[in-house]
Amino acid sequence: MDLFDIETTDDAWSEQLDEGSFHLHGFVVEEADNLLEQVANVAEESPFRHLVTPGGKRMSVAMTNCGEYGWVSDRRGYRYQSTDPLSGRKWPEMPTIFRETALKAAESAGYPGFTPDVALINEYRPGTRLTPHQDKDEQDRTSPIVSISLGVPAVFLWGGLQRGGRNRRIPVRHGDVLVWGGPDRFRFHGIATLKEYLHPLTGDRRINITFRRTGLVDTQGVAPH
Ligand code: MD6
Ligand code: FE
Repeated sequence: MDLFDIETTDDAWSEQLDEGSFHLHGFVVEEADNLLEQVANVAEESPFRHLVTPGGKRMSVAMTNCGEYGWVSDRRGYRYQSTDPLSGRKWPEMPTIFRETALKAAESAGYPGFTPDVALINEYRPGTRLTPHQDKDEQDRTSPIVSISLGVPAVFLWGGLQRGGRNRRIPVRHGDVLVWGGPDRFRFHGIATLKEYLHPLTGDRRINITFRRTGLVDTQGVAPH
């Protein structure tokens, strides 16, 4: 596979996965440099870190956040909170390019007016994976999820609404966006173990930006579940 062949805007096309979910191929290729620069800015203020699951396992994916809330995990549970636990300060502001890109992607998948209040940023390195799960820490159940893939390609595991079903293996490349909402909002999803690969913009890393609307109003966040 030649990286430089697939990263052209001529290859931007939309593929419907299920009733409420779309794979927007190459949708953010042109914005990728800018997005990655903003990721680096966020990480300077709130660095990538390996969170611990409520069960006590260190997650292999490194994470940070920007926006009004951030998604965190520790022994007490999964939750959103308005401050970075590392610093005690507010998460960095969500860059305008993030908001604009999320809005545009959601709209082109049939979800107009998407105003995310959190961008979770995931950093994957070779050997890193994310086991299938549902995103259900949000109070807003109507907004979609918008997930941008940058850098090293990966295999997105696309499951059903029940745990343990078969997963479809969806290759996601630099510049691709997945949008899922409506009847697909609570589908199980994950990322297969990342392979060794070198991308001209990110080296051996895959960067994922996941946009959500938490629907929270309490700036202290919600109780862990
Ligand atoms: C991805 N990440 O990296 C998808 N969900 O493409 C997620 O689905 C995710 O990283 C919930 C919490 C953290 C995550
Ligand atoms: Fe998720």
